[in-house]
Amino acid sequence: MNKKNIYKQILVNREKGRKMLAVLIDPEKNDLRNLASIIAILKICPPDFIFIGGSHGVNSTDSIIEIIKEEIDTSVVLFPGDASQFSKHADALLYLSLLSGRNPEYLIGQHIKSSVAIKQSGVEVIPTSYLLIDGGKMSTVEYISNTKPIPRDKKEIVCSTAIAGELLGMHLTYLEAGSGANHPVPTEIISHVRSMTSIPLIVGGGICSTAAIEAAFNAGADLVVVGNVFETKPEKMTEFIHWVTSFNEGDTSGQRDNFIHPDIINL
Ligand code: 1GP
Repeated sequence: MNKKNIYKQILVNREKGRKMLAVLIDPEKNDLRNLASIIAILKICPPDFIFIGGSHGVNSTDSIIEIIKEEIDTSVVLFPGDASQFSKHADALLYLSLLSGRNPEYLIGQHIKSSVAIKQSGVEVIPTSYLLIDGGKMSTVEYISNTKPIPRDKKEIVCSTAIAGELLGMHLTYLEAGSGANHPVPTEIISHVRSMTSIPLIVGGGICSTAAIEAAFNAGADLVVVGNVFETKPEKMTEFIHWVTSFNEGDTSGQRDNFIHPDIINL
């Protein structure tokens, strides 16, 4: 397998202050016809990553990943709802631990079910703290995992949980409001977690506009995940991907952490 070293890409982009966008494809919600039109768009306008997965993992991810990889070069990262969604065809796997919950099945159970296959596959594994935050309605993650989200006004709990994940050796923190959430993760939570942890930060759930992406980036998200809105408005993919490119091109001192403009250094 030709390793792409996805985690290194994330770290390098972060170091450069370059923000990232992942398009989430849920195999459950996308039949082959949908997939063909998504691929046609992503061929012209590739995002940083394609995430594949969903909380209600009934369909196999194998065939969908194989089709995508035949058509486009963009790295495919598994974002699995459970062990059955693992695929050796992916470039990397977010090995998610649902640290906001207290269901052992999603803290370690599903990991044990899939560990041998993952190890044998050689797929890059990225241990990820997965924190569900109340997005204003019951999410599929909440229902399927039988865990409670962290209330939106409890940024200290979110932060303590994210720190615990980092101390346990996780490589990423993923703040999730749930797919199709009424409200994305509050920016106060994102900025608080960002200030108290040092691993890269992913934010997703209910992000439907470039203004919401910008708010998440400015609060400290390194990578934003968008899925649901593309299911009804696929044309938004091009808009969002172009917008992120422009955001990065126009990114100077205001949007980079610890960035000092060369003109200032030369003074
Ligand atoms: C859900 O974070 C992702 O797991 C993306 O959420 O589908 O609401 O964009 P949306």
